[in-house]
Amino acid sequence: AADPSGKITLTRYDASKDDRAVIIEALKRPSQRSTEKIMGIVNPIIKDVQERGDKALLEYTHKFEKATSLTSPVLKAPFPESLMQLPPETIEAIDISFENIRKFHAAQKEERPLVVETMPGVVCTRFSRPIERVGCYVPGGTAVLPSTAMMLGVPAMVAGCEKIVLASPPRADGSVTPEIVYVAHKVGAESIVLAGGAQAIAAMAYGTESVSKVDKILGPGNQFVTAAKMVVSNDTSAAVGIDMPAGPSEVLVIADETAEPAFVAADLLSQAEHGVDSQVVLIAIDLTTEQLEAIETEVDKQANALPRVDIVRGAIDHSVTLIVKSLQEAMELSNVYAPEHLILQIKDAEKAVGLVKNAGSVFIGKWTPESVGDYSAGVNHSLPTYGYARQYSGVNLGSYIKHITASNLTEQGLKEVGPAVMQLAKVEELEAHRRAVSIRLAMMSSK
Ligand code: HSO
Ligand code: ZN
Repeated sequence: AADPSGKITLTRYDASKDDRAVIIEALKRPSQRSTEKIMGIVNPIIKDVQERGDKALLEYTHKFEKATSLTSPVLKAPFPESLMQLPPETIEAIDISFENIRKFHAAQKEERPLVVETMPGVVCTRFSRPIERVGCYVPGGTAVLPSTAMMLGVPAMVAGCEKIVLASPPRADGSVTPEIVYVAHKVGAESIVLAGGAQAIAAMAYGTESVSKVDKILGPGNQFVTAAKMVVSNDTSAAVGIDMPAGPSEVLVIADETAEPAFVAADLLSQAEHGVDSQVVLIAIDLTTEQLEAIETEVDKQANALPRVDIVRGAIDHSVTLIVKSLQEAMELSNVYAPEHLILQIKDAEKAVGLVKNAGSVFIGKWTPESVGDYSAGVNHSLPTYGYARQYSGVNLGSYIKHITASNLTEQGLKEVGPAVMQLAKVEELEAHRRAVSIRLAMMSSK
């Protein structure tokens, strides 16, 4: 809850004094609007775009983005130079970040297919192929996010996807941010869909007269986008995959007495400024009252100097500090929370990585602010939130490929494994299965 003094501060809990249940409750994400309500809004939009295509898509963009002058919902490549005019320092920043992201994702490529001879003459292989057509959703909202266009587009390019479609809500004048056009150009995107929300997701899932249908949709978004992704991925007529459920951004910082209070505060605030529904958590290991107060003073001071202080205040309202005694305790709670981003500002931070069970991406040590991962280090920033780091990975090269397996048997191989197949087919009473083997074995013995 908001501090009565007006100070921007995280609510404190002490694991040695407060009940475990209270601590776990404090780590709950702020509740989202009911899915039922969201579905009630999203379902008709999806249906409408599916039925009326471009016309519906444009109408929603006119309505929601106020881009009433827009006459076509798609910008096709090649994108005119005039739409990507940028200051040289921005070009350079994008180019550097782009190259780091490319390098890190290229390293995730499998060198060669997996080949295993499970029995003499029974060879199993597994190889990968890119998903042919992918849709990358770049949210609009309170910030322009060319970094997200890179995080989604670069691995698609590295994977070798044939068709990369970017979607992003246009500005009120109907234009796209030039940074996004530049990134779209660099990744070799086929088109940019000038739409946001459920309508953009529907357009890519089903295709319209001018929007290309895709096989998988990736990228973060608000609750409408997330709900729409879930709806289309459940519709067999769309036959479209999605990356993961996405929620508001979050960070968990673990700090001990070696942490620099100003750094801890800056990292907490860098996530808090994303949105009022963002959440930040500080786990303080065995700090003195002065050390803890030093961090809190920094949070308040730095927050008040931010242009987005009002958003920060909203996020901090449901953010917490947990006071613990040991690294073990800190890591245990962090694993329960399963943060999207985990920052370790502790001594021997590298060693502590061994204790991480659940997290989207880890930032190790004093000189690693989370924002380097958001933009330029090379790691991906499209990560599981809302506790989904327990079972999901962030976007990576694997998000853009699928694996295909193959079997290749010699005559000898079929002799080896055939009897097991026939016996299991018999157990399952699938006679045709059994015969597919026996007919061959019979042929061998008659030779
Ligand atoms: N931290 C955000 C990504 C982002 N930050 C984009 C800045 N721009 C979610 O991981
Ligand atoms: Zn960020």
